[in-house]
Amino acid sequence: MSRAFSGRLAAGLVGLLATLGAGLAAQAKPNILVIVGDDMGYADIGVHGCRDIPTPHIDSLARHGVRCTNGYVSGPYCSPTRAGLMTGRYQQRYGHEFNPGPSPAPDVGLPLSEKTMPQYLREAGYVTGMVGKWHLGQERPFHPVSRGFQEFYGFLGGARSYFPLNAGATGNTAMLRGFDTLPETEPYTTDAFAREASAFIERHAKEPWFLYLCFNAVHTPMHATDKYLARFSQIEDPTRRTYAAMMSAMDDAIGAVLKTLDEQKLTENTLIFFISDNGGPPVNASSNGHLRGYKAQTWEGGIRVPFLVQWKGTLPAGRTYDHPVIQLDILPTSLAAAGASVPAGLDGVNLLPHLEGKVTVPPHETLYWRFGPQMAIRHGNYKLVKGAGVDQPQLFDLAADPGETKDLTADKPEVARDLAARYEAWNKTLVEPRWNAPQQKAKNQPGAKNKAKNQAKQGAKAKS
Ligand SMILES: [Ca+2]
Repeated sequence: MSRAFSGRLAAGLVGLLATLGAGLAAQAKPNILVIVGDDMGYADIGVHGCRDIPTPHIDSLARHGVRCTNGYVSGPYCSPTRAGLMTGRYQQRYGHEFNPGPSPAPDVGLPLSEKTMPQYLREAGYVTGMVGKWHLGQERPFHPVSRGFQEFYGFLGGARSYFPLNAGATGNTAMLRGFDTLPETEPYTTDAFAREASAFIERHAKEPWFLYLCFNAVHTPMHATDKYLARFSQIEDPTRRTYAAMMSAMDDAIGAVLKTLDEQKLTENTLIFFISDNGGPPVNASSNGHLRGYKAQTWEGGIRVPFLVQWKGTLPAGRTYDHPVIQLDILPTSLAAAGASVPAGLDGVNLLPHLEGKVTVPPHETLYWRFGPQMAIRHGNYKLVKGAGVDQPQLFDLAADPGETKDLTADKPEVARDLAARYEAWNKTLVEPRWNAPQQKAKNQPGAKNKAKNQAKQGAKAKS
């Protein structure tokens, strides 16, 4: 072999190895898809026992991935949960304890001191996009594009009509592409979000991407098109019927996105999370099944949510995971999957070794909630909680009593004292809320007795 030839051979091999290495490096960065439902009832998916609303596509995430049976969110309603998700930190650490309200002051939004999930993932080489409801500030510095998303299609507020608005719509309800108002003509916004999410995936199929797909379904207003309503003529309660149609539309939309992943041959290289941002409220006729309480409460019905994680070929399929996890974990888990370092100072942890079964210790010894005068702490299976409607914290053993029916404070005063002390230690690390809770409409409050009665009638039984 001549020296020149062997030199060319060596150079060729080096080039080939470099190409292979680049291919492996690209493959080593899975796409990240975070899907969030809004105000869903805990019991309103098939894998949690729902019988009157088929959710085959959401269920498929559980069938092909891991269903976390003790999945939590750090906020009992919309904006605080999203702040925690975007930062991996308890939102009360930086004053984002409450919703910013329908017309927030100009300086209200996810504090600019906080680094966001898309900012981290851009540094890790990802293209970042968001579709749907933002609810983390309205002014330009708080806008999704200012906070790390290279592409944005959606609206800035907490709720809006599901039908097209006048072309002149502005503010929190206008549909935007980037910073620009978009004259959206799709008859139903949930369908539009499916279209935009699929288009984002197709546009970026050849590079690692992060897509935050945030449905406003099934938050009020109760809007559905005939196409979806026609599926539920057997449901008598008109609110539940509309809710079912809205759920079904969201499930279809998720199915369309999963189909796009398949078509692009990206399913096995995409880590997918699905959660609801909080528990169901009475107003939309959702069902939290056996869980006590509702949205905007620190009872389980406000903070325990569907929590599904699919990464085909990497995570086990069809498994359940029972240790408590929380939406704060989504950011560090995604960074770890991306091969990026997980920064110190996060409250969330990388769930991958836990979900893969490589470690058996729980990812969290303790989880905490503060929501104005309401509080909760879960330590192991014990939960000390002052939810809406009580004056003093109560103690429950969630393993034996997930419905929080039997207060153990008198039986186990030492456990109650221990949890109270742990909570106080955490509480001392928090700051005051940066803005007050906006006044809630009376109809959104617990005690809406008719709706509660309707819920009982649904007969949807949840598995824990
Ligand atoms: Ca919500």
